[in-house]
Amino acid sequence: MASAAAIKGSESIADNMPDARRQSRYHMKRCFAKYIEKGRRIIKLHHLMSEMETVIDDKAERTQVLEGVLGYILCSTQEAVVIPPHVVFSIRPNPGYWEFVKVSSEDLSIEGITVRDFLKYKETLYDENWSNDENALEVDFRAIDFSTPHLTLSSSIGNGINYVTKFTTSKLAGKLENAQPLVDYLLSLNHQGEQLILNETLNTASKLQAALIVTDVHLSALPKDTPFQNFELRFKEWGFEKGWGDTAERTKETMGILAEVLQAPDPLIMDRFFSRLPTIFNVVIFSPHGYFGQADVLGLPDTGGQVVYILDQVKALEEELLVRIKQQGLTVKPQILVVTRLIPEARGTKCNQELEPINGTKYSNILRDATAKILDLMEGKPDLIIGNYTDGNLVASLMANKLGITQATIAHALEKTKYEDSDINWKALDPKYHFSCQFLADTISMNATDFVIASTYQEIAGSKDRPGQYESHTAFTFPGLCRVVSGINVFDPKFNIAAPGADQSVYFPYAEKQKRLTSFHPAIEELLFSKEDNNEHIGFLVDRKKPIIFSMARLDIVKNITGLVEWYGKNKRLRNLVNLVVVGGFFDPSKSKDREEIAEIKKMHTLIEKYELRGQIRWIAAQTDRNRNGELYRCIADTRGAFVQPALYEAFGLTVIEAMNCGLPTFATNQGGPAEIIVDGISGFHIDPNNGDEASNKIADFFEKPKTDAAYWDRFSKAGLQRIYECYTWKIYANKVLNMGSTYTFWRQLNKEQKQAKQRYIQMFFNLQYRNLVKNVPIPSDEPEQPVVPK
Ligand code: UDP
Ligand code: LCN
Repeated sequence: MASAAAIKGSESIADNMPDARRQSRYHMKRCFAKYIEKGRRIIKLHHLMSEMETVIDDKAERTQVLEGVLGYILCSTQEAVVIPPHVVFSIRPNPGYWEFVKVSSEDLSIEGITVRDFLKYKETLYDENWSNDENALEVDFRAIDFSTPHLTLSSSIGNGINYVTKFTTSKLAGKLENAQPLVDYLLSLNHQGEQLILNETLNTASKLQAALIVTDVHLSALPKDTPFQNFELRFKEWGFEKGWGDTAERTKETMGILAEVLQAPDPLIMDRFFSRLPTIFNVVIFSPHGYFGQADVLGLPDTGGQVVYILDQVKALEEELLVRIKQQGLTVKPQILVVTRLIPEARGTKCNQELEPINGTKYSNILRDATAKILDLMEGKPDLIIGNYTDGNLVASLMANKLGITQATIAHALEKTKYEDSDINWKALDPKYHFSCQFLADTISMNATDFVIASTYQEIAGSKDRPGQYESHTAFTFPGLCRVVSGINVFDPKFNIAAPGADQSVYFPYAEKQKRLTSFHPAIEELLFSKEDNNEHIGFLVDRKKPIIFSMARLDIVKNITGLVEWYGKNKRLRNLVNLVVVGGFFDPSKSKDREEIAEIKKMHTLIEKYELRGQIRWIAAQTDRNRNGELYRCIADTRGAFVQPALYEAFGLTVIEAMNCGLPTFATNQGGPAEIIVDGISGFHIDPNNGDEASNKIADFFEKPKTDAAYWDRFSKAGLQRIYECYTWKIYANKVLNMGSTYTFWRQLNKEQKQAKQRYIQMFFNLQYRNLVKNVPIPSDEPEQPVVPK
């Protein structure tokens, strides 16, 4: 966490407060009197603003105040704690930067305070005794972060690997002996005991440098395509093992890159070198969340995009590993194991099968069991362990620590930001949600992991106004249990953005006619246009010449499918221009056991009646066949329609990139990941889910444009595809993640002592605190029936 000190000296808010007093003393006084009027409480930003508006009712005066420092302070405030006569502010001037100030409502005196004091003020509202207890448990991960270099610019957050490469480069630069840690690292590379890259003959940087000059001369004299095996024995004698390349040309190139690193390392050349090293062959991915299966699972409790993500990720990683291993001149078979829960009552899915091969891969499997089995199946330790979501990340951390292996975590939807005051109010929420266990598990694994794979910047550090999901673990408190004064630092270079893609063999452009899955067309025709209601669809489309606006999601409140139906119902212009098709949930609320889903199903029926939508809307039940879904997106594109993703908040939004991959122009929420995926007005459009009229008019404008500009629709279809190909493919993802695996494995060796210190701290916290806490969580007999938290 950036303390006040971190931004003082530049333009700290605490420094500016005296100016605020001079600027608008009269208004400040009245505002503060209003804030303390209701006594002790927490006030969120919107209430601070609205209470200020009631105090200063003259618009011109208000504008003047808002343009001054007071306005700036209020705009940067996340929340305030009122303990009369003081108001204590938590201020976030920039992503990742926090500052805390205490203002007296009496004399407007101002004092910068620590995060610890801020949390204590908050706690007094809930548990004053505990808050004042000098021996209350405090968790401070920063205290053992003594050597990790941190970033300082908010704009650099999420680019961790680039900075780690820079930091590494500067450690290795200067005298040749400084490169010894790299030599030691290269000497440690092996595959299941078989030495790779170097042997002990070349155990110093100077020996290695000299040998590289010899090999260069030797390789230059060979035909480029000479297989490595032809010179393998001679190279072994010189100290080089296999793994450099499959041919003389590739070997010469890789060795040349290392020679340049030894001569004068720079980040670009280091990065190239690490991307070529044979470091990763076996990967374990922990994903116990929901129903992890390859068929018939989407839409089951807690089972959505994260299952699609992991399965596609496995395919992409295996594909990339196969290419790399071949180029390295090795014949090793990579193995990826997804470890998940075995669910005996599997509802007709294969979730009760212990080992299941992953479709579309050669060597990857789903394993529904644990450690001994992994070591057995892989015939040794994995090279990288990846966790997914709270439970997967915690298990991955424990196993990575036990086996001494590089770890990555993924958590595309951390729960902490989803509920207001979910930490401070934990006692009330815990019986239902067990947040104390969940947030502490998340914090443990964030600290334990070597690197974090995020899909977007906002996932880590939010936006100007909204803290990121990881950032919300910077400091928080569970009164009566523990106070986390430093949970995670988003400026840690472990944070990386690697956005997923969509499987391009399933989601390809509608215009690729020869690839189209025409066998699905009769079924899709029935799905969209038949007149009768049945179990799969209700509602019908009278005018099938109109383009279709389409949406597909789980029927959760946050997905806001009912919001879209309401916007459409209210907007006559839009209704005249297009039909609406939505896929999600099912129609009979009595069949659902999920409170949210039941409410949404009922709301859908009510809206269809209220706005008399029959004839213009088709509501299709949840779909599980992704190949048919791919063709469905393309059939919507055939109508020259659009995809609309109206979520109140979306962590990433796989449907957005599925639609864009199919060439379907896309409108998506500006709350969360889609705001980064789409460049508004260029590769699609942002819509504000909290402003339905504006959103529906924006969609209507889009469909009016082709009347005057025939190429308009095509432009957005193509620009969406271009955006995908540039930034959102699994190929880009797999490359980035494997490079991270390699780079962070070296980084953890370079920072061994720091890593060990943190592990000891985590281990103590885990054993003394966490394990006891978990004992309070009951094991429900059939938990999946009720999603613990809506995603
Ligand atoms: N999906 C599906 N059938 C449905 C609803 C969704 O196959 O009825 C798929 C959708 O195509 C996407 C995933 O489920 O691949 C949803 O992922 P997204 O990231 O959009 O949302 P999540 O459900 O993970 O919150
Ligand atoms: C979870 C979510 O909530 C979605 O926004 C993501 O797209 C999905 O996981 C895959 O990462």
